[in-house]
Amino acid sequence: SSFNVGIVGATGAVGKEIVGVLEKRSFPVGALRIFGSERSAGKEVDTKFGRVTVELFSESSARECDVVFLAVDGDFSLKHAEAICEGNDGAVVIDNSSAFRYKEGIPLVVPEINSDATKGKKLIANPNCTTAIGLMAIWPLHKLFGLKKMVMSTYQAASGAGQPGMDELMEGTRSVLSGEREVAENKIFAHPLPFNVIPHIDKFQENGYTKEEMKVTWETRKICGLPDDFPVSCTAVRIPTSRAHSESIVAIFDKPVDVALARKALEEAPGVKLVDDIANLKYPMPLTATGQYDVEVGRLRKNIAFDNALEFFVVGDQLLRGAALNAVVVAEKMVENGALKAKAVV
Ligand code: 2RA
Repeated sequence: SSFNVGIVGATGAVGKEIVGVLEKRSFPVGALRIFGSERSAGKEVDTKFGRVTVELFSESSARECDVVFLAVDGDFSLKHAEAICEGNDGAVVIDNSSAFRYKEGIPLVVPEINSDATKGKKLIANPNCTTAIGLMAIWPLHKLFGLKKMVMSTYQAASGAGQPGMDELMEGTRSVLSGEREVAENKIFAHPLPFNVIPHIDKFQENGYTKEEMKVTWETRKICGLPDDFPVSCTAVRIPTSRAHSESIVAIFDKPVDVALARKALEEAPGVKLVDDIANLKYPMPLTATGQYDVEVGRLRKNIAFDNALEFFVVGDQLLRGAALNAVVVAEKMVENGALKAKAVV
């Protein structure tokens, strides 16, 4: 059957990618509806599903859909997500914000890892992009050797702050290269990003970590079904690239590790492309991972500082694997497991 699909925030960076992924994966869209604020209502968006006129968002109109993707901020989700999905005639909601990720009873899903958690559910939380990208590589290794602790250092693209973040990077770089400015202007990021790195993403917490870093800790535990005190430490850094996040990961396991076995597991893992041929200078990079559905994994080696540990480098497109692709594959899995059904045509 085909599904009536709604997107809130389809004119933003993630929302645009959700339309693209629905098109590319030929998701069975009966009708596509795009909801927005007064500012975007009336705009026309050309899609493979036809020219769509942006409708002013209302809970009642969103509820008419079979599934609604939320690509807006957490405040909007907190206010409307539950009203859109409640009751049998509500819509399934797949929320890209962090509003419900840590809430008991709301599944937080990387579909290649824990799509079963969506069975019988109406509201699904998409993980933080940084978590989703790293766990694509961690999960197959966890199944093989039993993850014991993890340290992640990230190098995150400007797209994490949406189109405004990408625009600030490009415009700032241009202004310095043209000689207009000594140092680029910064409004979105805490400091100028061009020719710089900023070890600060989201708000600082009491424990000295940022919320972005703690999201990796909290979400790894929930998605992988690990204990609430499972040791995960992250340092999240913004770097001047446009839309792919890179992550250096040290993973310590319960069992002795075998690099050849690890390579084989990564080669066979869904959503992962092993790019690891140092003799030919092949390793993951934003340059090659951008626009790809699979995350690139490489620089795989036995860690020399800890027992039973592997070290590797992962790069994934933050707007795709980090958000839009993850959300659409969640919907696909929900169609497969019956959690997403097309409403009876009235
Ligand atoms: C960032 N992961 O990169 C966060 C939110 N998208 O800014």
